[in-house]
Amino acid sequence: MGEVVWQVLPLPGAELAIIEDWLAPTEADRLLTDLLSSIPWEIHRIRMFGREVASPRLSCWIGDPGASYVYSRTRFEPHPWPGALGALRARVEQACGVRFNSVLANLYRDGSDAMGWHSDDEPELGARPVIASLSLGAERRFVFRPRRRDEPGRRASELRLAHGSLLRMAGDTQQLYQHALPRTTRVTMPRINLTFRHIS
Ligand SMILES: O=C(O)CCC(=O)C(=O)O
Repeated sequence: MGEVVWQVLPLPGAELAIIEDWLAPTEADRLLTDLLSSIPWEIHRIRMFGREVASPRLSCWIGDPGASYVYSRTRFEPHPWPGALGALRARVEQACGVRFNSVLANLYRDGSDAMGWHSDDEPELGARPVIASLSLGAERRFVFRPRRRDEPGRRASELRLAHGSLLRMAGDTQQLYQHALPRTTRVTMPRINLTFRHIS
């Protein structure tokens, strides 16, 4: 495998970089098809405005034994790594230069599935987590905004995440910013996102 070249993305105080064509289109196509059927997709319950509701997407928490994750007051025990993700994890680790023991897989069935504003700041991720996010399927509009409501000129910045792209979020990104995946009427096909993490 050749040397990976990260493109650094400008977002003040954050550490964000991307490799747009990290997977070749045919490999990304194969992975999307494989994961749609090999991951045991579930509806996760999340807390919103004090109420428990079904998350508007399907998800699966996958990881090494013991890598459990508490999210929205629910503890998720890891599902075992499906075949297609074992080898991929090693490649993502090599590209990012860190070890990952878990991945949150998300399936956005069409453009009406979405994810609201949040930061990946659960204590078990550590204060300055490195999170690698692989996108599969139609381009995904991914938005960031400062967490501080009183940030002067607070506004959202957006990224377009292509099929097969790998985004690396690190440093203070989670402490300073929230991110979201808005709904869109333009997408009718399923899209998958894999966020590789290290839980301690
Ligand atoms: O689909 C995405 O890229 C968002 C994933 C995410 O932020 C999460 O699941 O915590």
